Amino acid sequence: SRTKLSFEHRATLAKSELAKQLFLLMASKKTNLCLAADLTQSEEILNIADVCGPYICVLKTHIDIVEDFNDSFPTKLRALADKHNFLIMEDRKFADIGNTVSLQYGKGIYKVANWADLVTAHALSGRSILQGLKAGITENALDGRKRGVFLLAELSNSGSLIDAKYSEAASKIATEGGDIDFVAGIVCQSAKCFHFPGLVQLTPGVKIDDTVDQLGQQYQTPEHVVQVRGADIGVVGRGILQAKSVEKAAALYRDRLWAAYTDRIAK
Ligand code: 5IU
Repeated sequence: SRTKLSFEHRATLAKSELAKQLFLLMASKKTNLCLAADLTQSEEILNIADVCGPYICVLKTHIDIVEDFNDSFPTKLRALADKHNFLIMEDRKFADIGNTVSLQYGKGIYKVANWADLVTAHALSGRSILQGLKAGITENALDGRKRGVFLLAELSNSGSLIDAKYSEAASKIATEGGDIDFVAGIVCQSAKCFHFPGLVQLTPGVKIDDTVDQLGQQYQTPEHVVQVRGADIGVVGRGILQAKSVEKAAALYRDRLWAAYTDRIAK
């Protein structure tokens, strides 16, 4: 199964340039930690990106919670991504018709296509979500880099309406058809969500010392998400953001997620 293969091996099987880049980045930097930088001040995000940068493969943003956004913010964030060698994922969860998502991705205040290596999208509208996002990438947005999408096949919160049939249909969009070169991975909670080893499984809901929050989030340990749930990358937000030392917490989550991965492929 895909979970037994090394990231180096899976890089050779990837159909998406971003999946390949991400597998190789994880293997060389020895980290499968994604930091969810859910902070509302741009300086706070830049600070945490600089402090935690050495420990992460992906920094995940929610750009629409930033209260003091201006165009210099993504430029500074990109500089930190280059300095520390991580990718930037905007967790926008696009979900509209193709024409609208192409505008939401490329235009507006945030111009996400200009700076995010990766974005997330719901599979609800079907394949046209991929075509719409592709259409949102203008020549000037690219500056030589490729882009990729993570499709949502499952959510981590309790009471989600996504069922097994929906998950399967979402994975199918990621593995069959003309736009699969644009799909870098799948956001889900279980190894059976998809089989193709060239896609990256990103799994949120990781925290060492809590099992739930007050608003429906459900947490698992780093070992559980990697070894039982099939996660390639574990997403950690408050487990790091609310720690006394964010740097020590990032190092701890990195160490435990990475050890869980090396154990997984060794067994
Ligand atoms: N996130 C989830 N669950 C999901 C998806 C995304 O928690 O199923 I898709 C996001 C939301 C938040 C981060 O940005 O991952 C988790 O943050 P905490 O570790 O603070 O719960």
